Amino acid sequence: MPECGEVVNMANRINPSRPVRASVLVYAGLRLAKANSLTRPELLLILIAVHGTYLGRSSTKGGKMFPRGRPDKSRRARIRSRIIGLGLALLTALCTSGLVGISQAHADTPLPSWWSGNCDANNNSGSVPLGASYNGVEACGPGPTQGGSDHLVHFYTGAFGEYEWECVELVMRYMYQVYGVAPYSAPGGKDVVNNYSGSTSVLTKVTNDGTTTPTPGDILSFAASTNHPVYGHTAVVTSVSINASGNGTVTYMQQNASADGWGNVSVTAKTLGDSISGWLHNPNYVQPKSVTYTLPGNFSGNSDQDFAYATRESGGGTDIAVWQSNGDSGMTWQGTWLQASSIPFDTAVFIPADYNGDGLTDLYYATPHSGGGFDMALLKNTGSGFTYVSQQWNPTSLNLSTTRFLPQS
Ligand SMILES: [Ca+2]
Ligand SMILES: [Ca+2]
Repeated sequence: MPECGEVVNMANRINPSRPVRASVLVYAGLRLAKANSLTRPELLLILIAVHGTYLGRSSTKGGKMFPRGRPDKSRRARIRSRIIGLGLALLTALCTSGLVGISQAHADTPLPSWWSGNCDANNNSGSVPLGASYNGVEACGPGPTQGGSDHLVHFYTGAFGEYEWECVELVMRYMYQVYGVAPYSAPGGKDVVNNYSGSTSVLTKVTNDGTTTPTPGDILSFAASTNHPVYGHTAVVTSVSINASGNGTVTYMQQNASADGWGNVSVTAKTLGDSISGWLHNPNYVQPKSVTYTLPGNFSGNSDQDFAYATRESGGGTDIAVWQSNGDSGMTWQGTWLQASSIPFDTAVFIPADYNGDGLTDLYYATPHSGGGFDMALLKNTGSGFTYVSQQWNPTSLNLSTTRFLPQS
């Protein structure tokens, strides 16, 4: 995790004043309590503040370090190692608890490293955010058809060049930051899907032929048309609203087109309009669950069917509580039987089943692997709670997002 290492090094060079440290620590506490997430700049500030708090115990006025005790080398070394240890411990805790988004881009995707200023305004003067953003990636402008002019950038040394703020630049930046796909040659938006040659386990080419519809995060290519002459167009899908008949709307984020960076296209019989030729689909996309869902089964009491319900913990884990049926007499709440911060609510799948035939419904649950496949484990129903049994199944060729377990609510 090189990003984490850089943060530690910088924190060791800076020692802010006490009021600043206190403010930053209070701010960090509020942010953690409220949002359960920290941006990288926030993490840096917190490390600096913690670092300063430690130094403050031994440092003095006048800016000299360690004057109160004798400034012998071993003491300095001890304090320095304590600072580094504290920083590493804090980083480890934040990273492993999922509070710091390092690889997976969500709302806290960091600004591109090659930018100076928001929308690279210090390098490309007059640049501004258009308003549209998705997963923390912003649409910027003005594009060449909006009064701007092409400004060549390279995302990293040796990268294929992109022009700010053409439509292609946005989707190349999105694919690079979210999926780790290196920029590649696509002279027009119409070429983005066709010219993709990366791994199909990261993005898969789909033709707009009425077979399937895209999911949020997919990359659209529009063929050349009256609406999009010569070069066609390209955009990032941000939301999909399609009914059972395959009719609805796909909303997307774009550059060098609408003033606010948003756009949408009608869908009829699972076919997108506006000369869309196809899209690059993220096969690992998982539909976020609704806030609460129920699990049917006989969880307690007699053989009457009860239900359990799962709720999202503030940190992203899963809680499951149980209601017992009392027949005609109503229901009795049995309490929260599972509090699992390690089971991700948004992606885990629970399958109720009485695995041991004792009449009480147990719970299998599956959690996805980042590179594909999933783990399935078993929770045994004791009549008053769930206890972990063991891993049961670890398929590597099945994708949890495209696998359904029957029966399932
Ligand atoms: Ca029951
Ligand atoms: Ca059972």
